[in-house]
Amino acid sequence: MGQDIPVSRLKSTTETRPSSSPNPSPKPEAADIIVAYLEQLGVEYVFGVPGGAIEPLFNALARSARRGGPRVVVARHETGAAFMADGYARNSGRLGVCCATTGPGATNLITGVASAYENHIPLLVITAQTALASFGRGALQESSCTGVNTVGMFEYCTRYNTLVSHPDQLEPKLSAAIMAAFQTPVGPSHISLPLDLLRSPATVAAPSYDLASLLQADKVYDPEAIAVLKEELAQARGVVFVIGEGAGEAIGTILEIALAIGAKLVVTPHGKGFVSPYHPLFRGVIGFAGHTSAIQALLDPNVDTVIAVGTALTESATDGWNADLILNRRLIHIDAIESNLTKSPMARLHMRGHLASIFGELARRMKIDEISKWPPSIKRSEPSPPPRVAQLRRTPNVTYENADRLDDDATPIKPQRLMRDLTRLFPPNTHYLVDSGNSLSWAIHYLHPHDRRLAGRRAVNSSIFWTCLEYASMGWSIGAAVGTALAKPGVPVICLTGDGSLLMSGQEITVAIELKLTVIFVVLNDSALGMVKHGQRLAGAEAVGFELPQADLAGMARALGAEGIVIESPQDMDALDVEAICTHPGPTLLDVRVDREESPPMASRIRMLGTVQSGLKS
Ligand SMILES: Cc1ncc(C[n+]2csc(CCOP(=O)(O)OP(=O)(O)O)c2C)c(N)n1
Repeated sequence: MGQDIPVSRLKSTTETRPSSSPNPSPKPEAADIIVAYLEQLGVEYVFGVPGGAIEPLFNALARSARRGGPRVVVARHETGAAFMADGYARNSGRLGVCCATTGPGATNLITGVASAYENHIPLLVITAQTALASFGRGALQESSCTGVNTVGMFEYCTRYNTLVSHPDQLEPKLSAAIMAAFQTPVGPSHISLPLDLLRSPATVAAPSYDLASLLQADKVYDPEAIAVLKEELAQARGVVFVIGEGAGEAIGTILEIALAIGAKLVVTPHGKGFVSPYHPLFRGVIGFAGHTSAIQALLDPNVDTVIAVGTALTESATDGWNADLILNRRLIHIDAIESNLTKSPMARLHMRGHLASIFGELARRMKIDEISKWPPSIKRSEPSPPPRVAQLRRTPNVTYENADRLDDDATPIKPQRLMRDLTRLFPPNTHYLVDSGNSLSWAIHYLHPHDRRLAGRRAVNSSIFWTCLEYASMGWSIGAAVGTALAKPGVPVICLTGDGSLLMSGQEITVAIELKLTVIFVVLNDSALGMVKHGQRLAGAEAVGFELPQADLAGMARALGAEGIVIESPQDMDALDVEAICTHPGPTLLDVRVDREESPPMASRIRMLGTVQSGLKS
């Protein structure tokens, strides 16, 4: 992900700290230097929960907030803080930062950090340790290598992970952590800082490194490989692009190329937010809860070239590693991440490099007048007209399961109808964050935001539809929506979640209340862990462990101080005052009593589980 980085203001700001501030620190501490680096990178918020050992960082953030620098946002649970940092990073293009105290604070962070690791989100994770001299002596919450060893615990979900044990290590390790977070493959870095070190006098007056310039994206690509790719396209009978999670930086140019050669577009669940569903070439989602139209586009006998861009080709992105659809010799796999390319040994061409540069250069070399020399199946008789919004379709060109449910007037409201009504009623710039659970299936399949972008340059953080697939932790969207609202002020943010997830992580709503954030929590209330219930039904397994009590979630939201509205029918949706909700300075919870018997489009997931099970038996 890219960044937007103003220059450091530490020197001037610390010098001008008002003398009237409470507990003014006479000299900058190590924690002030950490904050100065964050400020250098344009980071506005640090998400965390306080505690004794992390207090010096909170003190530094309080000083910083008073002069308009980075400030703390206190989550209710550390996992929520990591999810918030994740949502903030995805939607701002900046570093997400979360922090926790030693011991339980640090261990509570882990699920959120693991989720960001799987989704390649750049996070700086700061945890505290008890004072260095207490290591090995049984200090309260000690978690060094002689305690529960939190650095050890972060080992497998971080790109860089270290304990800072001397003040002189701080700058080298902090800058290494931040750089590692943005290096390909992007992901979380963890630094663990003892209490005494955090409050020790800073060894420098200001950051020694200008990380803003050191973090400039590496724009390397292989010009010869582009010549090969251009030739492949020229020889191709039919082309389908598969757009993945990493394609954001290049998507504008990819769409221009696709329009020029008439290639079809399918997206993975993570790529869904990069392509307008109303794009004339869009054929739907491939993989988890995807569309048969996407499968048909890939199985079309005229298609001899499938170009997968920026995708790890995971189980959920490939319909269970389906060899007929994607993983075969028609594949050209283009990625910035080496490890992604290791997932496609069957591809006939691999290309690694900076995606925006690769496709920018390809577009330059594919001059429009050359297109008339291309094979008839893909050439255009006339030079391609510039893309116009009028080319957008009224409805997406996808094949739905149970399409009739989209217009179903029944009460209780069908989840499919809810998905359609959300995009019909809420403004086109609404951002959607979709939680683990049935929301994923419903939204990937039926929710099509009114994105009016046909092509053109985009920022890497241009997606308006985000999911947590891969790690798929319940509750992710609740924290991530708070982080998104902070990254995108003035934009409506919809968090789609289930009653089980809300009961697991719903306390973060109170952060949105406190910060007056316009987040609309749409809770599919089915008195069940619905994905488990329907998964068991579809797989013919025991019906066990999915029941939840019927909870008044709108009442719960009101009790917390948010707006809470019960929705039972399509008429209730139509009666919503959407403008009031989208301008309300605070969250609204829609407690949607959905038809709990409606089966979500997750047959491919069941098939994947079944394949694995039968594979194990044989
Ligand atoms: C932290 C975590 N625990 C368990 C799971 C397994 N799981 C996936 S979906 C799901 C049920 C979610 O229920 P709910 O939030 O009510 O959403 P619904 O499926 O009913 O729409 C469970 C238990 C998970 N993904 N994450």
